[in-house]
Amino acid sequence: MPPLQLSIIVPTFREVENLPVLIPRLDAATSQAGIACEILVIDDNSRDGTEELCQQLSQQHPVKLLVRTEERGLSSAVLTGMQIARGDILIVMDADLSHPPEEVPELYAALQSDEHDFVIGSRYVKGGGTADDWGWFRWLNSKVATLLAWPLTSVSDPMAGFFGVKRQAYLDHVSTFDPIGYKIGLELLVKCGCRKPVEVPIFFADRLHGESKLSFKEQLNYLRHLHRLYEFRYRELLYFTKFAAVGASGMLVDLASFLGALTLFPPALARGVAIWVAMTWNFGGNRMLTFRHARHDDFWTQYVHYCLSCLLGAAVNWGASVGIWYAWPGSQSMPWFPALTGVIAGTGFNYVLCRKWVFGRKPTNTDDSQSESPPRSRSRMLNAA
Ligand SMILES: Nc1nc2c(ncn2[C@@H]2O[C@H](COP(=O)(O)OP(=O)(O)O)[C@@H](O)[C@H]2O)c(=O)[nH]1
Ligand SMILES: [Mg+2]
Repeated sequence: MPPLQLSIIVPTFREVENLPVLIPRLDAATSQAGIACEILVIDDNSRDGTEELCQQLSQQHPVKLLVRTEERGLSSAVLTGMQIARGDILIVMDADLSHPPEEVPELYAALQSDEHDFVIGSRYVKGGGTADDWGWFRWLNSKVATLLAWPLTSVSDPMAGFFGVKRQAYLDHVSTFDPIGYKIGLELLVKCGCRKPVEVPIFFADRLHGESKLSFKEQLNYLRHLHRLYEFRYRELLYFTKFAAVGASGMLVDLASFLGALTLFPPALARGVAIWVAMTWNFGGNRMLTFRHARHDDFWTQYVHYCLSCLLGAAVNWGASVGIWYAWPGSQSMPWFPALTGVIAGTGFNYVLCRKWVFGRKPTNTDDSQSESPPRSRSRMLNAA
């Protein structure tokens, strides 16, 4: 079968009232622009008449329906659609008419250039907009979510559910996708390594019928999803920041333990106890937080390795600061300098040992996860061509 030019993927859950408006308008817009396309409706067993309706609509329009019976979730529905799509270009949109079907050819045209792999139907570029009755809370919510994604992408509307990607870019990165929640566009944008995403202004209308399925839980999922994307993009920086934060908390634990231990033991012993408590604290923090992916490996092996790594780190710290002190006598007038250099060298050494040896397990995409299941389980395809 020859590849189609375009696959439009529409995830649905209880959208039977909107589809009779959406599908004919999509068909009209693409036909008018001379684009050969298929419309893939990926429904999560809505049982609201979507199946009968799509059967009927397929008599006149290039629509196919896939009903998933064992999975739910917007992002995995979109990935399922992408997996079965045949078009060279994949465009994703809501079923509820908040994304104007008439803009689809515009998004398609933007991906005709070699320069761009990704296109967004954007509310926030010049010429775009949202319905007037967006309350301040919804507006603020969208802006804060966008701001949190800023280190990942500089596009102005990374939260958009109306976007397109070249099928090849999707295929090249398919093994990396691991979204939680709603923001599948952001997932693709970050993981496909798309060059120069382009934004086409759109007017985002209120949904025509029915209610939004975006729940508070999905907003929390967005934060988990962001963490994962940060880990994907800035893994080492994220680990080191957590390692340093655990270390900083360990200093407080050290101090508090020392003061407590002084009431029971002589100072030399109290100092030893405090160091041991802080080291154990840091071990726990790094095992459960920084290097979470290794938390199921043997506890005692890790603990012994960690203590050894701290000892070696301390030796490097000591060696560096004392070495500078004597090798460069000028540093003795500013004792903080050799000490700080020692702390940095020791911490860096300790970090590398932790990363490679103590918690040496290789991180994977799904460490943390109950990700939406990848497209696998039972589904039925209706009116397939
Ligand atoms: N297949 C599938 N589609 C979903 C699911 N949740 C939402 N959708 C669809 O995804 C699109 C966006 O959802 P919507 O409720 O409009 O979210 P909003 O635009 O952020 O308010 C709509 O077409 C929904 O029907 C789901 O769990 N599975
Ligand atoms: Mg919507």
